[in-house]
Amino acid sequence: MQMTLRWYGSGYDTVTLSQIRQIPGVTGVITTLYGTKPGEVWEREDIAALKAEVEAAGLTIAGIESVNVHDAIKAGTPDRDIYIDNYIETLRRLGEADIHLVCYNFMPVFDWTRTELARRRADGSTVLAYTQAAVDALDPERMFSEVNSNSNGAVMPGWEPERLAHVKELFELYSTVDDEALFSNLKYFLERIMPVCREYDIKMAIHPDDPAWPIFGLPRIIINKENILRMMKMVDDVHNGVTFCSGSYGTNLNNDLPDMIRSLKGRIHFAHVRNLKFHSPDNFEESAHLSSDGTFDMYEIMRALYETGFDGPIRPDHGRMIWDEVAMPGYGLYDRALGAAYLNGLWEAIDKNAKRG
Ligand code: CS2
Ligand code: MN
Repeated sequence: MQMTLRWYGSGYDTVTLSQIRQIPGVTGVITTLYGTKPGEVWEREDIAALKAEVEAAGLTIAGIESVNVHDAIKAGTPDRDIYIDNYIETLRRLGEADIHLVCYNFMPVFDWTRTELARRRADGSTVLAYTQAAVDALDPERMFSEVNSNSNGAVMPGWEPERLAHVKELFELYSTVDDEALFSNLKYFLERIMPVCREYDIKMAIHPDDPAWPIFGLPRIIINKENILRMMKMVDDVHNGVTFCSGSYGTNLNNDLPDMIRSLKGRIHFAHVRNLKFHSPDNFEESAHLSSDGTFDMYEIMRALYETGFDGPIRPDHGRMIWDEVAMPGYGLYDRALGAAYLNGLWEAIDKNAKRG
């Protein structure tokens, strides 16, 4: 296991590489070329510069989150092959740069969805939160503007303002895409990219849909054990793997997280570990990572990863905003650093106990 932090790159992130370097036990970053758009081929020089910058700070690139998938691929439009070819070329260039992990998602139109970016908790911290009632009352265009006006000046991944202009077109694009079509478009994409993944040993790690159910009438398939196992079998190659995000699968309380981890043994290449606090099944907030602050048993989640031999990067996921920090919601330094230290502590204890027998 390698403990990492997500870093958006100089000019995008309020957190610096030298700050990350000082978090005990964090040796790598999960990063991306944040300025690129889905469908573009990444420039070799940009990849090399990113790598050099991270390494000069004494860290490694543990993986890319994300190389985003163009909507033409997800919707399965006739021009999808152009974008798949570009995706393959980007993967090749990442492989040539010795990068072997790529996180992506297959959610139509929206990435993760929260209805509040700064819900205040009793201790004065603010957190991302979700209520189904708020989603039901909102139209998707308003959702875009609200996310952007509450993001502390940051561009939120997946909520780039330029996408707002195309919301209606995007919805149209998916009007005939149901769960089965989305599964088959995903299979088509994976089958086409597997050869380059095998050639360069690139582990693809799909991020779950968040929340883990359909919203705004759009299909969502990476939501539970049954569907993710179906996806693993449908392209049965170790390079077709999973980002296990506890906070995303965990949005559905029917998902038994440690059991899902065990059933995905060998196919989890990356883990996002965070906690949620539920007030009711459709009203939750992103608590501190500590088990006692939320609803999940973080020890059991880490133990399941440990016992299945997980050896990829872990990152704390969204943190609370604390100590007056101003940063991209969910992506401040302080609470994610606390999260990393806590997760490292759990891992050390589990490891020592296991070795003691
Ligand atoms: C991330 C996702 O911030 C987050 O919630 O976990 O945005 C994730 O990076 C993407 O879905 C992966 O493509
Ligand atoms: Mn996540």
